[in-house]
Amino acid sequence: MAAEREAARKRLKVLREELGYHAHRYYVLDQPVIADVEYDRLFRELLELEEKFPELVTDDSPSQRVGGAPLEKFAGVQHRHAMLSLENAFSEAELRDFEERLLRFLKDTARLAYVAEPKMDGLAVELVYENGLFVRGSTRGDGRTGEDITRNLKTIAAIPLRLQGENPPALLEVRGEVFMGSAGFKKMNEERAAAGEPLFANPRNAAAGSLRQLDSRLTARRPLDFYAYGISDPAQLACATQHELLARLGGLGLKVNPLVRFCPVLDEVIAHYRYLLEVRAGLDYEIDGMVVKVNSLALQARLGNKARTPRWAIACKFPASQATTRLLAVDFQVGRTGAVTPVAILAPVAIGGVTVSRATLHNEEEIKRKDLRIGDRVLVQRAGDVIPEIVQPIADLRTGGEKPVAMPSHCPSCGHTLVREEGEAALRCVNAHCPAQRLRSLMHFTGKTGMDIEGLGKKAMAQLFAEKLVEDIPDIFALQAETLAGLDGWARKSAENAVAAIAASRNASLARLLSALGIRHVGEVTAALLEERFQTMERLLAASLEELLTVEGIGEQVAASIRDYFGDPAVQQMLARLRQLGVAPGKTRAADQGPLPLQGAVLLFTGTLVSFSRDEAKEIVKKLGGQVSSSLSRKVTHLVCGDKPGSKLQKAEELGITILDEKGFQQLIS
Ligand code: JCF
Repeated sequence: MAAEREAARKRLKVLREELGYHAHRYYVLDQPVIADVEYDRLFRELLELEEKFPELVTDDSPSQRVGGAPLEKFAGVQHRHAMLSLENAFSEAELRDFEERLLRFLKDTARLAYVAEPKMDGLAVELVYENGLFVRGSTRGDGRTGEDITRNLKTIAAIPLRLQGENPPALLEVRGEVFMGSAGFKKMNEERAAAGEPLFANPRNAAAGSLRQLDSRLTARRPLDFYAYGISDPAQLACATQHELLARLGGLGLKVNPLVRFCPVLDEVIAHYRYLLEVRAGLDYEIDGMVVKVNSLALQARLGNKARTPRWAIACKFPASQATTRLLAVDFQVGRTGAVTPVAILAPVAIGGVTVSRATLHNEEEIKRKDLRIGDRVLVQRAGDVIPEIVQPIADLRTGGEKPVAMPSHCPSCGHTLVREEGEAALRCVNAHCPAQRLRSLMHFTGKTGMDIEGLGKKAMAQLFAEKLVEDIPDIFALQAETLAGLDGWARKSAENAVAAIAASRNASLARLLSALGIRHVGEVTAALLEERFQTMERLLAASLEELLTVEGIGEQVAASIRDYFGDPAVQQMLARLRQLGVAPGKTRAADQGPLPLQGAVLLFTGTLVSFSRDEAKEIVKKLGGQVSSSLSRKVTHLVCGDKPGSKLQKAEELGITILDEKGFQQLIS
């Protein structure tokens, strides 16, 4: 038994190290080197050994991440060094004021360098590591005393239970932010809605609620994540700069935000602010600004702290993305498929520099779930360039005069009776001649996910429809510049541009045309599959149901919808008219030129390209018959590395994928 126990002890040590290493590759670096099943196998082996020898379970065992029995309450924890908050700046001008204050305080005119990073909208925590072992973690609390949430923090995979490297510092107090990613938040709320549980208003509340669970087994099920941004006392790591310090934290296995930038001058801080504002909507987590720190730790020490905030750092906030206003009415909009969508009409309010007066309400269930009433004061949010939405009513401010929202029984456009199909959330107008549906279809046809015809946006299409100049899709291709130029709000130039854009779209790809037609269940992805397989409209029209079903990614429902659509005599007539008007998808390339140069190639882009935008590069690859992947897998044939290629490069090398720099890419496409 003693020998077996000794063998188990040794094996457990190896397993903890391996599992720790792989968790770091996966959760911190986002660069796994083994398959999930292999990780699971190692993990099971560890659990089995620990079950057999419970006395061999250690504090840094990954088994400790699953949580334990609920606590009565959290214990208080004194922070050895106060956890400060940050002073705010609200504009670029205030950032310049910040630098002036620094220079005045330092009585120095030397140039200051900075580190700028996204300001995470999460919860500040402190993680204490003793000789590399995670021993305690706490909330910020009032800055001096927080709550001991060690067990909850241990469930977060991005937080190492043991630091990496041979000689960890005797004591390291890491400061960072726990947050919930937007995708994880959305999924969690969907599950809660399905289970009839109350929803969290935003990822920050969800993260806070999850961290303050007394039952850590519940915390373990929440998709929490962590970024480290500093330490309590720079002496613990003996670095000279903030930037170096963050690199050291990364080297110890802590997760550091890749959008941290070293900025040698304030102008670069401002450039990074603009950059973060731009990429904000595309991030998987919410940020509410940028944090700027003086890079030199010696200067940080000289600058010191004010009562609650350090003098050497500032948070430059982004324009708010939420505001409250009044719900004035609910309108009902008929979409191109006949689905009737409620739209909130709001008292106009500025959110993040844009005036918002409408918000989507999705469907009746959503109105019921949020318990919205006309006249309510509501919290409205705008995230990036998505349509604004109502987060919740502010029920405390109700006066009793608010009215429930009544759903219509008839189509607001054509008066046809509305129906609700089995298992569908939406009310639908099933009148094929409904004017609202026709207009929406036309708007879709010329819109971004359709033919993307510049100059024929929603407003223009509504006007052309009202003037009866465009009643059906082919009418678009019969438009004359003279006619357009004679309309209200059109100048000669805009009319000519629109007609030129229409002319160019005659030869748009088959995929674009298919996606623009608005065939049920055929979006951009399916349209691309159809083009890849059939190449021409003629061949697609001739395809049988069986043939459609052989296309990878097309199932029964989609195939049936395509057959129904093309089987409709009205559709066939419309397509004939389109042909007459010169619409010939993909005609710029003769069909008999043989295979395209990038046929079969799957390219993945990483890093920034100098001569192309990502979208341009993707467009070129697709034109040449290649595919573009968004993630690294064995299907990828070429990795194209721009500047700062990031983590994908190494993995691509491991997978034996052809690696090209920008020059190589240019050669490939030339
Ligand atoms: O991301 C944050 N919310 C964040 C907060 C980032 C930082 O670098 C911080 C912070 C609060 C205080 N730094 C300090 C000193």
